[in-house]
Amino acid sequence: MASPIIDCAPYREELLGLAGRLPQVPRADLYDFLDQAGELAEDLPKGLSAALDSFNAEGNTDGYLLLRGLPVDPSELPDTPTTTPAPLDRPLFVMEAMLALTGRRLGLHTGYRELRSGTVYHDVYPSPGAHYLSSETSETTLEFHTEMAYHVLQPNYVMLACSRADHERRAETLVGSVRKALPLLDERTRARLFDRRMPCCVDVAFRGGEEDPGAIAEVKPLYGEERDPFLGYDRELLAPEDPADKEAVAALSQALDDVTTGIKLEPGDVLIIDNFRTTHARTPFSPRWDGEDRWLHRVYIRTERNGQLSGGERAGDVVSFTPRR
Ligand SMILES: O=C(O)CCC(=O)C(=O)O
Ligand SMILES: [Fe+2]
Repeated sequence: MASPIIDCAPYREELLGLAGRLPQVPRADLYDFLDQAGELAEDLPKGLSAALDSFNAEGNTDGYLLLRGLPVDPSELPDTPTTTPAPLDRPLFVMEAMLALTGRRLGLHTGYRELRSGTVYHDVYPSPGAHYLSSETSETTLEFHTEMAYHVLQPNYVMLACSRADHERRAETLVGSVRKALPLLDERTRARLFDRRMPCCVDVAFRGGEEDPGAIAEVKPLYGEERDPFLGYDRELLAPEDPADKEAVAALSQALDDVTTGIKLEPGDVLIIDNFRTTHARTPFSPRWDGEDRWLHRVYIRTERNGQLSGGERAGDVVSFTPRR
């Protein structure tokens, strides 16, 4: 089986060259920035573009691709942010450039209007007193979630680029792949989960200001092709009511735990998560609040797959929330 880890160290100089040709203040005109990244993505090093294209076409068993050894430059980095969104005049960081180039090879960067003021690039950093469902948590586990599984325009990929790891290098990003978990489920459980809509709550940003609007969406845990299904699984938000559904979801949950892979993101990594075939999580770590805390950059990518695009969209578009039903 092909390794999901691509050593990008041999491509560093070439990638730095491409990054240098991008507009250096991405947020000044993000559409233009991403258009230019799309053109430059045609010229990515062959080994890298082949790996991205094949992952995009077929996926893989692990449900992720890890680009390791990209040209991060610690000397360019200011303190880890403590607020969001980033200022419009913030200069481009190398890891943001890597997300632009590799993301455009895969599809279209997408902002979600209700999330982080509709920005396309998110800084992911620990924050004191973060809500337990938030990527800003640190001392507590961020539980398994398929990103926005309850959103009609759910992203096909979640991309996480690492500029700084946590001090103790303890935080693990966990990925549970449906292609690994499915063989652990018996026929009855699979049949119960397949194409069955189950009540699902939504993340705080999509609650329209209400503290707890309840399960306003419906998500199918397994759907698509029966022998190679897509996955929608959120440990906190999926809220099956029927006892048989609860039992089947519990079996799926166990199977995902059994096949989980942990990835300790390090500076120079880009993790590409196949958001239609996996669920992901993050284990606890201890911030020091010293300006050097863990810092990831996150983007969401939509592709043609599974009707996430209907034609005419651009990289950088911001979409509004419609719950899956
Ligand atoms: O911090 C991580 O490793 C993952 C956080 C997460 O789930 C996300 O940003 O979508
Ligand atoms: Fe996530």
